[in-house]
Amino acid sequence: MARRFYQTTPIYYVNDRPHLGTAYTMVNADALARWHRMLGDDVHFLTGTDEHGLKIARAAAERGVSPKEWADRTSELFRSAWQALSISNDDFIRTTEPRHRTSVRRFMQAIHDNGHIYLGEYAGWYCVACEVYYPEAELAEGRTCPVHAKPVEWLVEENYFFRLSAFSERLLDWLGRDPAPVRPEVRSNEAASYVRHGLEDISITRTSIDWGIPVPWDDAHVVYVWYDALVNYITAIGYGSDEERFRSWWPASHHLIGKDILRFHCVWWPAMCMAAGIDPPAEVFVHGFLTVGGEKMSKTRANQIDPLELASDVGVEPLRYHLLREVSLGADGDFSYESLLARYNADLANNLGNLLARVTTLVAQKLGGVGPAPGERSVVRSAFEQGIGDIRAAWGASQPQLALERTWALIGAANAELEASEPWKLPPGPELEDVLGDALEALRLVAILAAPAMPAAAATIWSRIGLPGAPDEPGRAAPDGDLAWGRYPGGLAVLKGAPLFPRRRTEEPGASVGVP
Ligand code: ME8
Repeated sequence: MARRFYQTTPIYYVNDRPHLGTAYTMVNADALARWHRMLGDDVHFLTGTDEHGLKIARAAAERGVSPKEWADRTSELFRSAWQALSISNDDFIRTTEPRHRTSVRRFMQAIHDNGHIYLGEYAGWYCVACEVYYPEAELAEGRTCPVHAKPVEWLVEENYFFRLSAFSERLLDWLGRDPAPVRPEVRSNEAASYVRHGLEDISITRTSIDWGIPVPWDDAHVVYVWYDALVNYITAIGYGSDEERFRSWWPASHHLIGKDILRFHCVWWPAMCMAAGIDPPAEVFVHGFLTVGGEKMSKTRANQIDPLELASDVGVEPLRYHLLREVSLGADGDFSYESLLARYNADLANNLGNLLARVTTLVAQKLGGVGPAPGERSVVRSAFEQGIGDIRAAWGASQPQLALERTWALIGAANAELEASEPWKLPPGPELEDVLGDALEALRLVAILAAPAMPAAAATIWSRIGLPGAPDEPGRAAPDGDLAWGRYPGGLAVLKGAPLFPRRRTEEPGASVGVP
């Protein structure tokens, strides 16, 4: 049976609209999901929106609409933005859906029945933007939120508490498992040190608002938004409604998140799973922040970039490529329009675009448009064979940046070989056929390797060199699939089309799209 791979992203708050930071998470999760489909894995890819809680209730009230109306409107912006960016999610969950309400109530009841929830009183400093209470010691100057730099509010409530403190040992055991469930290692260490520092029980219900899911045994309370939101990962695969489906997908989950929500995913969520009697997730991969001029992109800082505006300027796939290629997943990275254009010209117009244009032009001019098979003694073959192993390993380690860097090194090697053998000077004959056959084979492999980042461009390359089907078919990158040198059959009709990535002038109008 195919291996199951359940890829998730955070579900985004509907007080905000999609921006380049959330698009960054989406494009990375999408590329990983696409790679796993190409490996032949059985993939389920989930995203969605987080719609309950005080922050959303206030955002709606400010606009004079009901929270549900507001959530309907904004959730749709996320759904359509992800479609526009070619995100291949299989499901889109909204926490206001009936399926989620059922699942959260079952999950809460299970934890309650297992004796991990009790009634108590909570008083503390609350940041509405984070939807979280902060201990006095963690507040920034002037009693402000350490993340949002906004004043926190003193709230007193009778709440139900989750006995998080009882899970320290089991959390440390989980964090210490091999293979490590939290990656990169620095984030695993951060989660462990948070646990070692001493865990306090957490307040998981609210009586001060009613925009949430009622607690099953006490409907004067609604479930705290984070406790509700995290459960989305199991709702979507049938928790509480389809036990068999749930068992078939859980815990094969790969949660991709930003470092801002590490504590919730690497401490709270695994403890919640343990308390409810289910396994904690298989993996949480924590990525860094995309910054603009060194500052995190966020609504509060008003430095957000609209990914759709950028995509309509440079193209969806060049934007996807840049987001994946510029920053190593896990590290922070700064976004600039200048580096986007520079990378477009260097990697897409010059390197990849050039290889395709040169080869298709030469086949048209010198070989009557019929692509030859690769030669017996290929110069680039060993570079490809070695490189493909590294590229597989990079995708397997959730490192799209490295995988693409290595893929583009292979494109560079194929171009260098053309420059060395100068096929434009060769007469038609076996020598020319060998050189062009090798270059066509290089393009075939590159189309497969680039497909998780740029599925449409990869499909164009594939069809221009005369291959049937698509480069990203399930199983194409499986160990016994088509990532072996020498599969370009020859005798295919090669098409010289328009430039795949026309060169951009860096001083073109629009050169400052969305960037302050
Ligand atoms: O936290 N750089 O939702 P959210 C990189 N609803 N990634 C960024 C980013 C940036 N500048 N800005 C945002 C929530 N992100 C909760 C999640 S999950 C059960 C509930 C991405 O709308 C990154 O993935 O604030 C981050 O973790 C997420 O958006 C936060 O989205």
